[in-house]
Amino acid sequence: MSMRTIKRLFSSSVFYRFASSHMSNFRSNEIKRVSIEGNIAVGKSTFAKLLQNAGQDWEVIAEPVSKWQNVDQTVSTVDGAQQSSSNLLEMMYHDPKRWSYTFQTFSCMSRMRTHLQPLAARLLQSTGTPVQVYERSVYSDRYIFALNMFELGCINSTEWAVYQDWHSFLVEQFGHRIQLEGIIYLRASPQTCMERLGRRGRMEEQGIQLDYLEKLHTKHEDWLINKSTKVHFEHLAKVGNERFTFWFWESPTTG
Ligand code: D5M
Ligand code: MG
Repeated sequence: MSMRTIKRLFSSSVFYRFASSHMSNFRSNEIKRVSIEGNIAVGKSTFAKLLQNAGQDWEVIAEPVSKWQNVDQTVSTVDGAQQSSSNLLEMMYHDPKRWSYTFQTFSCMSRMRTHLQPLAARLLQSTGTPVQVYERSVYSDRYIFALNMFELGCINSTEWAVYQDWHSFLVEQFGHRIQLEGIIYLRASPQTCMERLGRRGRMEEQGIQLDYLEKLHTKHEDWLINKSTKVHFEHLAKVGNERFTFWFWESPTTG
């Protein structure tokens, strides 16, 4: 599928069916938040860029991957400050047992921060309905990745208990500011994602096996299609049941 075809798709009924059925009750000037969910390398960023261009009122909040690749370690010394950085994404893939819990704390905090950031001026001036589009959410952090790491034994039961405790606390505290109005699930087979991952060539991800993508795929299906994942937030369960759409995102997203 060419880029032009995808753009046509956006200006076509599929997208607007979602928009009108899920967002028609938006009150003017009230911010709405939508999350794009999907497996690694499925094409969320490509999709998000298309959304960004789709309308003046849409703002895409990218996943803070570069933060995970460059954890700032400024240390004060007698001579001033010494600066270095570490690549937590690489550390997690290299030694998941050691670094998965640390990664989950950092990814969730950095996501929370980006989700809480003030609206872009362009959206504040909007006369329509401003929509923030998140590339994944604190919910996929927990119900896809952290849960999977726990089931793989990369997060132990104490870490899992601690994680769930602070995650629930944060979501309850900030819930009204990060509450989703809708979820868009980009669905492709793990094999397709594997091919796209290879093509994208992100250095840290080169050791990822198909098996890992299959597990993440099952987690997405359980959460969003089968609805068998136990979620701990009422508003999230409601969104998952009522304001949710998915697209098959199988065809190559560029070309
Ligand atoms: O790429 C995002 C990358 O970050 C991909 O390697 C998955 C990884 N990621 C994102 N969130 C998490 C959590 N919470 N745990 C572990 N790994 C994570 P993309 O193509 O956007 O999926
Ligand atoms: Mg991405």
